[in-house]
Amino acid sequence: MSRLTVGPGITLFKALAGDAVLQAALAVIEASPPRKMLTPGGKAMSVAMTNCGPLGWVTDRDGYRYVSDDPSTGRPWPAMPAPMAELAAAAAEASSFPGFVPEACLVNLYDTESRMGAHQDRDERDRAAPIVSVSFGLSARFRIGGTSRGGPTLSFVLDHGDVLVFGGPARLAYHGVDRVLPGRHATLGAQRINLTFRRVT
Ligand code: MD3
Ligand code: FE
Repeated sequence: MSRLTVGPGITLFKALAGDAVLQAALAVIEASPPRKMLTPGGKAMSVAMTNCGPLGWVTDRDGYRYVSDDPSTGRPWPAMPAPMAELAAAAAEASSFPGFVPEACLVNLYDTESRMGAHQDRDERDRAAPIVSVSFGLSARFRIGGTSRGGPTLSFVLDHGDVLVFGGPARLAYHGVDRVLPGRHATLGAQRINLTFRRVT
């Protein structure tokens, strides 16, 4: 494990997340399988998504929002497994955000064709809390800019086990996933999983 400051409010922990967190994420995926949600414009996203915790992020023709039940199962999202919440809290604390108790964990499942265009995460009322991101499986090229579109950007590769914390001046930064790097991961095959932990209310 190594800790790097990537920029103001951005801390990267290489290879911090271990197998307990990955196994917990796989159990969430089994309980509420990821699905390709529709954008408000009616197009299917290339990333399949599910959630765990009291709230989950969804998108459909009615827009982006947080809801307490999985629209696919009609039941509450799976509870957030303790190893996941504990890792997110530990990474936040080590990045000067003590007391981080996530309300939502969005689970993103990528194949080698999936992409996520540049966007801001602004569906959360709480902008004081950081967002913690955990990556597993295939590596991906991640890109981050400033708080307005079209400025300079920085890109770097996220590998299996990497944990990123975005807070303070980086909380509303534009960011996206340019591409998943080809290959096969030992346990996840040709897939990438990303977990993002958020405070919403
Ligand atoms: C920077 N996910 O789910 S995680 C997302 O790899 C999302 O699946 C990407 O962007 C993924 O919304 C990137 C890294 C990340 C997450 C949230 C951020 C970077 C962020 C919020 C503010 C600034
Ligand atoms: Fe995002």
